[in-house]
Amino acid sequence: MRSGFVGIAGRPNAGKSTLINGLINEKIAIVSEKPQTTRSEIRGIYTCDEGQIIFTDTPGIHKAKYRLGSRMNKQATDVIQGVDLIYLVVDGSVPFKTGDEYVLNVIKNAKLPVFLILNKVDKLDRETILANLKTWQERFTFDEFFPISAKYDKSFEDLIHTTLSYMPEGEYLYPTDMVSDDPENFRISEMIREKVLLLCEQEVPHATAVVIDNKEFKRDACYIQASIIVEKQGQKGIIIGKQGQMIKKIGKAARKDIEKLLGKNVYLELFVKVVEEWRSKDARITEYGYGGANSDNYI
Ligand SMILES: Nc1nc2c(ncn2[C@@H]2O[C@H](COP(=O)(O)OP(=O)(O)OP(=O)(O)O)[C@@H](O)[C@H]2O)c(=O)[nH]1
Ligand SMILES: [Mg+2]
Repeated sequence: MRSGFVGIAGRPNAGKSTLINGLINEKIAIVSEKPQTTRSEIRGIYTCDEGQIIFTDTPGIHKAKYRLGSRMNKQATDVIQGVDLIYLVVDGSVPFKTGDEYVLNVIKNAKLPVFLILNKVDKLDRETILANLKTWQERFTFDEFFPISAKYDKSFEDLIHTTLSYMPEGEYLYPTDMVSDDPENFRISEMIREKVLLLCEQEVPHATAVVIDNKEFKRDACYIQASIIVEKQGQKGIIIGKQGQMIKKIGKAARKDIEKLLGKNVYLELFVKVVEEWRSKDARITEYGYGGANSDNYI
């Protein structure tokens, strides 16, 4: 039997979180069309008769503007150091840029086996896929490469099978029915944040954090109170919307996902709070669960 750890890394928006959800076949990580969606490491556990693979989704490595971004980058690079295998996920539909060069260097430094995952091939013709693979292979000797569509592929059998062969010999590391070891409250807060990313534009989703204030199970239902935190009064107004329309929409969409996660009826009450410049404050970033718990030496 084999068991080990895979770090899923790459630029923002490459499709890392979509891939972890596809691999585990459950919504482990939130996904959005906006960059810098994932803010912390997210674990997905894959179990089969042959062994177990613990996948860790990471924040997209980017040029940081705030402390939050530096901590996200730091966390991604930390995860990469401590795994058995790295997946470098790249968006095949956008040309190679300097940002890619930077990520590639981070990965080279880890000195571990690396798979190139060329994603979004549903958007590409055969020639472009081959040309893209060539561009990447000229820059680094990848141990394996997989052109995939994280969003539309129904099975990742080949990828999983090959990945297992790179894992060390070992027993199951987690209970076999466990799909994630992320705390339930954090997963719920992420589902709410995903709806803000989906429904709000520009700076608002990037300035948003979500915390669960209270969660109580009563008979067959779960009662949740959560706060959406923004940085400015104007952003609070946008989240609430005209006559509370926006916050209602966010709550309705999030509730459906949370009900799926908990397998229960959910009553979700949302509040909006302003915490000025929280993205620049280590204590707040840690409190909200983003960017790892350490605060030293962020790049
Ligand atoms: N067409 C297409 N779109 C995809 C595919 N995979 C992901 N996407 C879309 O790409 C966008 C980004 O996906 P995410 O999974 O959130 O990307 P990420 O790499 O986790 O991004 P960060 O968390 O910001 O680093 C979303 O709109 C996805 O639906 C794919 O295979 N094909
Ligand atoms: Mg992500």
